[in-house]
Amino acid sequence: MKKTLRYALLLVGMTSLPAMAHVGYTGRNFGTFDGTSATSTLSGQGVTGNYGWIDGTDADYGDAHKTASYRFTLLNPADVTLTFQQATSTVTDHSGITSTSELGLTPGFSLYQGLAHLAPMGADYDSSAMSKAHRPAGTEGAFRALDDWKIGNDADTVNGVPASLSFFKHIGHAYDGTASGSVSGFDGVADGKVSHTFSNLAAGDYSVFVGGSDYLAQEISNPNILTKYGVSGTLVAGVVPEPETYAMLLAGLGLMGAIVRRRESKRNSEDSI
Ligand SMILES: [Ca+2]
Ligand SMILES: [Ca+2]
Repeated sequence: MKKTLRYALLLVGMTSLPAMAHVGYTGRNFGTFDGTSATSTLSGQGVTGNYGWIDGTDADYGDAHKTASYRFTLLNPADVTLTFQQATSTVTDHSGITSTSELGLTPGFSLYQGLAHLAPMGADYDSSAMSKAHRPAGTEGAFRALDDWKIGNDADTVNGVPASLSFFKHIGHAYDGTASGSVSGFDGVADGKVSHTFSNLAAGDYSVFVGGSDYLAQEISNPNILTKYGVSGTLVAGVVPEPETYAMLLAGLGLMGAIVRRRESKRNSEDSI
């Protein structure tokens, strides 16, 4: 290989390196749902290391680029079930190198209202000046798994667009396996899969951040700290029952209650004879 070509490739790799840390949804958009029942599955995704989600549960936040960010849009209120599970898949890293990701992810995820900046706006990333200015000093990144959080982009000097923040409002979360410290939301069954249903979500744009839930996997002595773990995600959008359905259900329960009461009062009056 010619030296110049090698340097060119090296430069391509270097200049695209920060992209790894940028929040984006390429290949991870579940789609837009109109309030009727629908299912969407996205595979071929991966995360680096098995701790990206759980690392965002502690006091020094987490690094967003150790998670995979997904999105979806609801046009009407809907019940939404999200499921993420370990998988093998072909993943492409920041240098364009493809490899097969491995099994072994114990997935955790959080659901938020809000979206990161989308092209043509500059992408958000943990180490932007805007991001750093809006979180405590000494934090590992902007990502928070159990709370609201914000992350910002750079100014677009060519088009004169100033840097700004994206806001994520925490809706809920869940993770695979047993309790990690005092972190709520574990499913109790370590099977590489976690699922949670969110009832009656309002219309709007949502983001989901997915990563590993093994807190100790971030130890520098872990030989798999840079292992790419595959993840497959499924969204099932369900119909929220209409108020009339609830009314009928309640009326039905009321009727049953009346029958039970009548039987009991009859029995009581018989007993008293
Ligand atoms: Ca952390
Ligand atoms: Ca599980």
